[in-house]
Amino acid sequence: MFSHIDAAPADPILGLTEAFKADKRTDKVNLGVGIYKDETGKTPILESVKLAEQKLVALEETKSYLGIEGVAKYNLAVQTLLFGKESSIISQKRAATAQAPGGTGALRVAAEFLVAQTPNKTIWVSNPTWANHNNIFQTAGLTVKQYSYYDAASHGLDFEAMVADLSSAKAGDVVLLHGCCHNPTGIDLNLEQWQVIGQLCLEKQLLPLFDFAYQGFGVGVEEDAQGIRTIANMVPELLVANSFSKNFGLYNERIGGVTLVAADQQTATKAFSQVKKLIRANYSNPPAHGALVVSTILEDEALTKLWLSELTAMRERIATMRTLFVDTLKAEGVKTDFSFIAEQCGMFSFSGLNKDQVAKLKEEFGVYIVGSGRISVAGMTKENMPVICKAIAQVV
Ligand code: PLP
Ligand code: TYF
Repeated sequence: MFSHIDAAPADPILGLTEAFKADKRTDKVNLGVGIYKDETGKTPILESVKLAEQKLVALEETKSYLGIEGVAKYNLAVQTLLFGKESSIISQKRAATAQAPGGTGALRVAAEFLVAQTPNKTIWVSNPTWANHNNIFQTAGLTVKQYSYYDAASHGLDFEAMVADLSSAKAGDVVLLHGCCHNPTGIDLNLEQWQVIGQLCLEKQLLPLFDFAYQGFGVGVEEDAQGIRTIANMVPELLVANSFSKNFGLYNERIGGVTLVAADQQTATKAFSQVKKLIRANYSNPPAHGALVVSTILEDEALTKLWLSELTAMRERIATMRTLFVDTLKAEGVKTDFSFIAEQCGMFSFSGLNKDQVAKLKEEFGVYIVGSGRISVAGMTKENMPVICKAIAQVV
């Protein structure tokens, strides 16, 4: 039965971590995968998470199954983070959220919902986008089309081309938008551009699906929701797949959510029953721990304050590394202008380094970055910075 099966290609990002682990060099640096590291190179458990876990151990009374949609107070907390405390979407009960196993699980649930319930079964993703988007959407049975996004010449957004491409989408097509901290480019839309995309979705009847994996890593928790909130206030329907892997450091707890917004409560409830049906067929109900940690933090004022300060510290450390990276490259005599890196947002820097340069970095210097030239700034420290910049100086 199995002998005819071909080996699957390694995941472009996770495969890199495997190669990194096998590398025997001691001065190797992994800037591939998007995982936050502190200045000592560790991915710590947040103190707010530790405190919430202690509280849970003391107070948790049962390990009985959750409902299909998970922890109710968690789902409400998700909506509050997405749309804001005062949002009429929440008070009018136009949104329904299901806790999901990470942002990936949320995207997969959303994709299956779109396959089952929308006529076109077509989704538009940015060029480039997170490699797993294609994987998730195609596996679920959606047709994936690309819209222009990145302009290599200016290291910026080609907004005109983005709008032109999305103008050719058919009514009922889905548009995947990165809520903030676009992966891999680090380039986000500004407020006016979000408004243009919202208007386009409204006029052309396109359904926005937001991938929101980095809330708080751009400017701040509220500020980073600007795109989602702007568009949610313009269109009758949308979907959001959010992740708390990065902003709560809960990577291996697999905690995120899929949120459906409809024109009114009745429509939301009916549509959401289909989301629940397919969750039942996938994993029946989600694991509790991550959701209880997040909701324990968000329902406690002091823990929320602590979490926000820890998130700010992560964001600010990355920003410091971004500037240090640009400065160190200059100090190493690199003539290429890398100042655009300081303008990018979130965990990643889209360096413009080509495939050959990326391969050389890995083979000759043990510096691992993704083939697209994406560098995880979140993996940089004062200590590894010289190694990284010396290596880049050698390959450019
Ligand atoms: N979407 C994007 C753009 C991401 O970069 C990630 C994680 O790196 C995710 C979604 C989902 O992450 P997870 O499934 O670990 O929550
Ligand atoms: O670095 C990235 O873009 C992600 C990180 O289950 C990641 O691919 C790793 C594991 C995972 C989800 C995301």
